[in-house]
Amino acid sequence: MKTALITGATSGIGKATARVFAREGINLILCGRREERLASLKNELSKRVAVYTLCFDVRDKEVVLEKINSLPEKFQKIDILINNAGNAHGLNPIQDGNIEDWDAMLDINVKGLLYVSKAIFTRMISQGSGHIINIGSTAGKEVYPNGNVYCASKYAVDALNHAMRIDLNKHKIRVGAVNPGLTETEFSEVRFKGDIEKAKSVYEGFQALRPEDIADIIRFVVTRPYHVNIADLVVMPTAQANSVTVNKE
Ligand code: NDP
Ligand code: 8X3
Repeated sequence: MKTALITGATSGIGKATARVFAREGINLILCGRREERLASLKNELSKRVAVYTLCFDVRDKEVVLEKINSLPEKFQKIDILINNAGNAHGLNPIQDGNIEDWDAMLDINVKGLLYVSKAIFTRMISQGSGHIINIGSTAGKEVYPNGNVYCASKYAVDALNHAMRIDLNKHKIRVGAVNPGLTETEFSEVRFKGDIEKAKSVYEGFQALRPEDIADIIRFVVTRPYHVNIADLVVMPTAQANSVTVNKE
């Protein structure tokens, strides 16, 4: 049986992926900051697979390394890493950007992804196998107005996806990215700091992706034979053509 570590498993794409993986019989290490959500998901999915939870903020590098390095024996072999934790904070012209928002996006989406990956590279290298999926974004392929630092953070994820694939290649580790377009999760609630109406309006007038749509694609990616590596996938709602063109009713 395989084991996957999923960051950002308490909501949206990460949570949907945990559910799909449980149906595939993949044991789970679920990560996030909201402990009660981790406990509830563990309770739900433990009926199917073995589940372990790690409650940490990906920005806290000592805690990230310490917790991943001291996993119980049963969860020490990690076959799949889903680097998913992340969010946008704010949507303003760069000249009006909030420095704390910039720090949060770069610290979580880029540095947090690196800290978690660092804790897992050594394991996968000594195993001589592993699969890392980085959740990028259409925002990491094309900058859109006011997206500035969020887009920069996702461009960095794109660069790191390429870099990991090159550097880990000789260790037979698969590395690839799944880059979603507009997906209705808690993403916009976080971006707009709890303004639910504003968040909802992002997905009005068209059928956005559901987190389950992305989870299903991640399931497809991880279930290919080991000689097949899906390196970089962009997935948008049919109503979306690129980062700025969305056909709304
Ligand atoms: P959600 O807000 O629904 O989920 C974000 C997840 O990230 C939560 O589980 C949250 O857990 C976790 N997270 C956020 N900050 C931290 C932190 N500091 N430490 C640990 N975990 C953290 O959003 P999505 O599911 O949409 O986002 C998942 C990924 O998908 C992100 O990387 C996002 O950039 C990307 N994405 C989203 C798109 C969209 O349109 N929704 C499109 C393209 C990419 P907790 O708060 O419990 O810590
Ligand atoms: C999330 C998609 O277009 O809101 O990465 O930036 S978008």
